[in-house]
Amino acid sequence: MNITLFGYPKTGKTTLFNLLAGAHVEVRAYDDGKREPNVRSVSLPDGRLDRIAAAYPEKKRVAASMDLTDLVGISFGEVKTSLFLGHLRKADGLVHVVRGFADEDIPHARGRLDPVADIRSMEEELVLADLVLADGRLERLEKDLKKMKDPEGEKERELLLRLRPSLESGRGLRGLPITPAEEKLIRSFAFLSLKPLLHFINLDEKDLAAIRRPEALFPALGAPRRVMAFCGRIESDIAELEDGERPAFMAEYGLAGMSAPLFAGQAAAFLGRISFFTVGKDEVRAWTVREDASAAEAAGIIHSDIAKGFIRAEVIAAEALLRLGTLHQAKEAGAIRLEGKEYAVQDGDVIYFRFAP
Ligand SMILES: Nc1nc2c(ncn2[C@@H]2O[C@H](COP(=O)(O)OP(=O)(O)O)[C@@H](O)[C@H]2O)c(=O)[nH]1
Ligand SMILES: [Mg+2]
Repeated sequence: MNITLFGYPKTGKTTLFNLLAGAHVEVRAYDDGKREPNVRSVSLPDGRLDRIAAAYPEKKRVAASMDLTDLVGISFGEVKTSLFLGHLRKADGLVHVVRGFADEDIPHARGRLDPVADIRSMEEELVLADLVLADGRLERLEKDLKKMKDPEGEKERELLLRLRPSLESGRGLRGLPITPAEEKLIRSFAFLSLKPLLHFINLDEKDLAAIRRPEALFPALGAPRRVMAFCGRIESDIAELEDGERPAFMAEYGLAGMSAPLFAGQAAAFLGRISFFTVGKDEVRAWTVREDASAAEAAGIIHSDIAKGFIRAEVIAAEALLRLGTLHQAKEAGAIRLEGKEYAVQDGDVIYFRFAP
């Protein structure tokens, strides 16, 4: 599971990366020629895991995690040819870091501060990159289909032709009716305008009061977009402090909380994933899986052997388990259900997979 931070140069991507990953990558006002993305694993806090684990003090507690990638800035108009396009396509979710702070010492890609214009142009660039990709594929398909009949290729062409107007008009593919079978046909393209997208605005200090409702600052945002805000300057200063010193400074700025825990708490939902829990011999552990996943798919997240040898899943909702105590007590109370391979996993399920090794 990967979330990738991207955006125009000098918007605060690496600053946000440091905040979200607890990293200390150096940030600079000018380009230092570094091209390698920064990558860290970030653990995802979940209060349910802590409460389940409390009944098993002898076991280790293991949170779910995701990879966070911080890309080098992409210049205006260059997404479709960017060296980093491959990274964007690999991501499960995209976080567009948007410059919202004024600072004359730090060059602005557009030459002036305009977060809404940056959001719009980046969205257009993502859709354009998809259009270029779809047209390239269509061109090749036309050639191949002239040479040889291929029913799968015909289907793919038909689908791409149906999607194309949404790309050409700049709307993109998100929200279009696409069946699971069609999704399979185009999965390998990893269209950017199908990926979950969040605009994370790096607010100016003077706008700090609007940090939890950035829509209020930018009424022109209009359309239903997913938007969050952080304040790179202030939050990085606070992150440098000792734990004990932070609350006083946060109170002074009127900052109710830091962006990192807020974002980590929402990351799974942003990616369209749900959480389930396992209580193993040595550890109590949280996992995430696609929100429509079957029990067999969830088993495969843990180990392919468990999916292969799947017999039954013993399932109880976390809240029910917490009322009853341990899994052993829940079993004695007859509160554990047996589910088959096709069972649709629910957010918060605690699952024990029976399998034949
Ligand atoms: N004034 C101000 N400067 C910031 C803020 N966030 C980041 N910067 C500065 O902007 C420069 C670029 O930041 P960086 O995180 O490297 O941006 P990136 O190029 O998007 O990765 C650095 O000098 C940062 O210190 C902010 O909220 N306010
Ligand atoms: Mg950077």
